[in-house]
Amino acid sequence: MPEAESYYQLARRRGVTRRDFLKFCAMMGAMLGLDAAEFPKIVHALETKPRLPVIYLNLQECTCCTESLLRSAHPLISDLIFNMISLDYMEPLQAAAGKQAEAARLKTMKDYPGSYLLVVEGSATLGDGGVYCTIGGVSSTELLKEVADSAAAVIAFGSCATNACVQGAYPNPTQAVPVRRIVKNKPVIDVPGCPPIAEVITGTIVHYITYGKIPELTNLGRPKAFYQHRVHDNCVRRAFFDAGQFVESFDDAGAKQGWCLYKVGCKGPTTYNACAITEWNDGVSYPVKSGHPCIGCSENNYFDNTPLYTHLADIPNDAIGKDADTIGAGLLGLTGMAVAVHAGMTAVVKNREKNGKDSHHDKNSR
Ligand code: SF4
Ligand code: SF3
Ligand code: F3S
Repeated sequence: MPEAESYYQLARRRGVTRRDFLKFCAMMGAMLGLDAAEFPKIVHALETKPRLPVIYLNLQECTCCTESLLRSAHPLISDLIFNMISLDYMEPLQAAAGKQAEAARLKTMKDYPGSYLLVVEGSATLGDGGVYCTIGGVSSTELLKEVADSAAAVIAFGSCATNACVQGAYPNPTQAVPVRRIVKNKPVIDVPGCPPIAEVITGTIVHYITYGKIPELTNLGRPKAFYQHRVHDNCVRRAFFDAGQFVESFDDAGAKQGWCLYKVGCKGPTTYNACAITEWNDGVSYPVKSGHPCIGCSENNYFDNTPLYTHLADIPNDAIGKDADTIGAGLLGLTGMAVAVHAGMTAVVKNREKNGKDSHHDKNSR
């Protein structure tokens, strides 16, 4: 691909119509929560700006994040990542191998110092000098430091990179740690999820291309446009939660009616992610809509903190209703407990309405 070719020129060369290109720009603007007046800026940036050099490192991970991008139903989503930006180095997909591959990485670092994006999938490892994940004969943690040093910014893509995910779960034998524990001298954008939605990283990169800076982040370092709401806030089953109608087991009548999955372990009330808004596979569905409780895959330490299919304890707290900026990571568990109380109360109200009576206990519960 010629280096001066713009994203639009490349898209046209690949058979994308102008109409589809404009639809893509509009979709990105809407997902980023931008005002309609910003739409021409996205179009102009993608029409005129040359490729953005990107180095994509795969550290300790299962490659589900790469798969999420590759399987994106929207042709321009994965195309933007894999073809329209210059993916100068990415182990699972690059044709080069061995010394040739490392030479491509070094060339990008030399040709674009301070201006390439580094996307990292996977966790860094500290155990035994980082021997549990090596690339080209060196510890991947050392490689991460080296490549991050000359990057403009770092996108930690997926829960492995943002919270060490499965490898970081107890007893964490490799001492897996998130990217931001290692990279201290560059902006780090956390895009959590196991895996994240493809549109989220694409939107983050489109924002960077358009404005030349990283998007606004939450206090946990995540793009606000995608991580400011809880799955619960926009959930398709929310009306059943509010009505106190809960699935008690996966084969009961409530499950067949599409009732709320909270009592079978749904972590949607404590999980900040765009699943209920953006949905997956070009807006087809997301776990809760398909009948599975949210397991909180975008939250820190979700593997240790949130046992699957287990209802959280009902302990009161007033954190309910706070948004992604006002609630810290440590409060997330407490929010879940508060929601448990809310869920319990709506069930009580429903039960009371059903029985047509008011009890002393119910009044105290309010
Ligand atoms: Fe949806 Fe889960 Fe919230 Fe129920 S608890 S409304 S299933 S996110
Ligand atoms: Fe990791 Fe949870 Fe993406 Fe699957 S295992 S790579 S996040
Ligand atoms: Fe993960 Fe929950 Fe979305 S499990 S994919 S954050 S609905």
